[in-house]
This record gives sequence, structure tokens and C-alpha cells, in this order.
Amino acid sequence: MKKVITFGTFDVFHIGHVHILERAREYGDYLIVGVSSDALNRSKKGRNPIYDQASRKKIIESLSCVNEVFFEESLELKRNYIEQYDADVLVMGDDWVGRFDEHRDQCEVVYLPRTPSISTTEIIEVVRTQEP
Ligand code: C2G
Repeated sequence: MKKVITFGTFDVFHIGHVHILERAREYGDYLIVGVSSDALNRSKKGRNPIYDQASRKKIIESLSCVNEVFFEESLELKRNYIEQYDADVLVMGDDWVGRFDEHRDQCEVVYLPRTPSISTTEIIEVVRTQEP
């Protein structure tokens, strides 16, 4: 069985998230997703996510293309996660291009194009600036 691993916050879940997860799954037979913990998100983006980690994990678990979900507690632990979950392929969006090349000794590393014109940040901004 070919195992694929990917990571992300997946806050305010949107179509770009669906696209990357579906495409990631096509690289193998079993998709494992590391969902960033709330603490990691605070350290990465300087704010709490809109949805807490339990909700974000539950949403990802409910997707038919996803087989297993765990909390990503630190960006520095990728090597351990890839080994622990015995991943054959690491898939990330191309906003991370080059950043995980150091893992090519462990598994195949693939960067996929992001879905244009949608992001959690943009959604938050649109909601924030809506007239009441
Ligand atoms: N994504 C995408 N298209 C978008 C928005 C996001 O393909 N329009 C992808 C990103 O490239 C990423 C995944 O969806 O691969 C999750 O995106 P985020 O929730 O923004 O994840 P991020 O906070 O970048 O966390 O260890 C790595 C990090 O935890 C990744």
C-alpha cells in the first residue's frame, strides 16, 4: 500500500482544501493528514485559528479521500511524522515549494499548485468588511 502524508491548518475549510486533499490522495492508496494544532497555528501565524483544532480535525476526518488524521504539533517534527506514519509521498501546496526538499531522502516530495483566488485569510477579510 502506498501512503501519502500532507499537512495543514485547514481553518475555515474551503474548496482549495478539498482540491489539494483529493489530488494528494491520487498519489497513493492511503492519505494521512497532519492538522496543525492551535498552539502551532499561534506560533506560525500569530493568531488563534477561527475553528479550534478538534473541529478542524473532525472536518478532515469526515472526508472520503482521507484515511487518518493526527495533530501536527511542530513544523520541526516532519521527519518523525513521515517515519512514524511510514509515508511514501509527502504532498504540499506550492506555497511551500522547496521547503520540504530535505525529506527527499525519506520519501517522494511533491508540491501541487494551489487553487487560485481562495484562502482562509481572504474569507476572513471579506466577512470582516461586510456591511451589517
Ligand atoms: N491550499 C491550496 N489552495 C488554496 C489554499 C490552500 O492548495 N487556495 C493548500 C495549501 O497549499 C496547503 C493546504 O491547502 O497545502 C493547507 O493550507 P493551510 O491550511 O493554509 O495550511 P498551512 O497553514 O500552510 O499549514 O507543516 C505545514 C503547515 O502546517 C501547512
